[in-house]
Amino acid sequence: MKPNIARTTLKVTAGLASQFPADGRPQVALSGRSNVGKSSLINTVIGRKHYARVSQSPGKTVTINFYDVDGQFYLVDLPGYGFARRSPEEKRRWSALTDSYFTREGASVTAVAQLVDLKVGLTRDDETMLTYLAERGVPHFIVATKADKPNKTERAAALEALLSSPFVQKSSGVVLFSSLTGEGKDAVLKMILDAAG
Ligand SMILES: Nc1nc2c(ncn2[C@@H]2O[C@H](COP(=O)(O)OP(=O)(O)O)[C@@H](O)[C@H]2O)c(=O)[nH]1
Ligand SMILES: [Mg+2]
Repeated sequence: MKPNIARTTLKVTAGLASQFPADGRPQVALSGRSNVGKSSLINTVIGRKHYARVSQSPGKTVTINFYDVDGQFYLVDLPGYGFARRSPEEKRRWSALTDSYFTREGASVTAVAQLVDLKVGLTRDDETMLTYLAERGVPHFIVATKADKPNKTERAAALEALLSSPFVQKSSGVVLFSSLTGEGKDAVLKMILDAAG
């Protein structure tokens, strides 16, 4: 049965790998730097304004939020990276938690939506993340966020830069998305549902 995305609830906020759901359901994870618009994307896609907390001060906690979608799969909000004011200890926790998410036994990540701020373009951290996913053979696609921000000319150039980056696999697909205007909402939802099987 096709999952009803409106029936999404926060299942667990995990700071430890032992708290990750281990029921074998598919998991579609959202990855990206702090402030890229992950929480806003979740709210837009599930059709609720304030369900996932949109941060005023980004990057405070290193936790993974597991959203149960209609009892059928998980939408996984990975901790954001690239936040300059993070301490070395927090960076270590980020790496350990993220790595255990992808490598632990019984890991059931089926695909990753890699969020990239369209106007900012790929950061070094984004490139590192894309390399990590490619090396582990994790299927992924790119969601270019805040597509409302660049003007028309910037937009074409930014999209071209993404598509021609050696870090972006030709097959992975790039969706332009804006939580503000709703652009790309249906396309992102389709990518997520397809990835969840
Ligand atoms: N202009 C614009 N701003 C956005 C968009 N999505 C998120 N933001 C803003 O970017 C900031 C970070 O958003 P958030 O969803 O909390 O990002 P997260 O840290 O990746 O979860 C907030 O101030 C949002 O209002 C978008 O599509 N367009
Ligand atoms: Mg967030």
